[in-house]
Amino acid sequence: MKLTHSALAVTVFALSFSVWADDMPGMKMDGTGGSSASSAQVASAEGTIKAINHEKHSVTIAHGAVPAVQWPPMTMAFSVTENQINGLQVGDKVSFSFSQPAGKATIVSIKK
Ligand SMILES: [Cu+2]
Repeated sequence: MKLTHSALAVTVFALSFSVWADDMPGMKMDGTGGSSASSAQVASAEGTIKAINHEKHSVTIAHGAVPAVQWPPMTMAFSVTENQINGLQVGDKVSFSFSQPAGKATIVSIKK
């Protein structure tokens, strides 16, 4: 009886280990996919403020190329806090840095 139990335990262990081992390569590939690494990356750029939306907490900036994230020059909206846009207005030339948590471009710092 004792022997049967340990034999069963070994079989269960071996089975679960092989399932775990099979899953590992897939998990590893997801981990090195790069999208999570680049979303945490902070990139710097310069541009001109085209619009400020206080309700949506967004600022639209016509920015130059951003080699760090392989962006061409473009006009786009960034998430921003009320504090960060305080004192800024449409037409201001700004230097700013941003990251992309969850794929959403978010201002880290911004100044004239
Ligand atoms: Cu852009």
